Amino acid sequence: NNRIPMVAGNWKMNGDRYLVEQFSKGLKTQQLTCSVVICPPSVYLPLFSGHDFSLGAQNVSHLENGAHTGELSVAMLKEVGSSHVIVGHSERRESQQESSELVAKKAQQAVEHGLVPIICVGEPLDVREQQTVETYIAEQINALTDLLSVEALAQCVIAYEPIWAIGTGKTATPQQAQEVHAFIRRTLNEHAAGLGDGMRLLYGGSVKADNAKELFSQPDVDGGLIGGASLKLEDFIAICQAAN
Ligand code: G2H
Repeated sequence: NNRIPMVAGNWKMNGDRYLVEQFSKGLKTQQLTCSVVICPPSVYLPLFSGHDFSLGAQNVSHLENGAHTGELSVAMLKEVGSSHVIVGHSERRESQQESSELVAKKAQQAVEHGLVPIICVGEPLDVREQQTVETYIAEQINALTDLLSVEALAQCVIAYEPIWAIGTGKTATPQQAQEVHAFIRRTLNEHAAGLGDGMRLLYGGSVKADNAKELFSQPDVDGGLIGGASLKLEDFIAICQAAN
């Protein structure tokens, strides 16, 4: 396959001008074979300079422009240097009541206007305990396949982030991650032959320097979406190296 591994850092509502400078100067990715994307708070996007990695935003409007106070469009994010955008992170699905349909619209808007969406899916703890993970994830994936064309889907990255593993220090085991990644790939392949085989699927949820290698070496895990550990340059570099 041609799935180049990807490591994306999701700074969430963290970081400052100093961290931007530290990463711009210190994160040199020439020796890495994986794609590296840093997703800071959007106001910091134009402050990066001299960096050799890609930039992404953490959210985007599903609309093109207009009277939508506080929202940012795909065109605006592109203008300040981003090539990627995270959509549907569970923290937004939860706190901003983003539905799977809205997340699909955001992904659609991103692809249509030239940003690569990193689309997050993942189940809460009670779903894991009731062993209905596949039904839950299928609903999130189906919202995407219902709206986006196969060509548009092929340009998306999907991040599987079990909610119970986010920022909790509880990582999914490599086997748990692999099972869900294989399920997502199968679901996409059933939608259109070969679609899932070509798409990059990232794992997210308490990925650290010391567990990254084992997670990334699973056959259907093509890298990671990193939260807490993306705020420390050394840790983040170590995680990128684990994806090589
Ligand atoms: C999951 C992840 C990054 P963390 O939200 O999106 O964060 O690595 O802190 O669990």
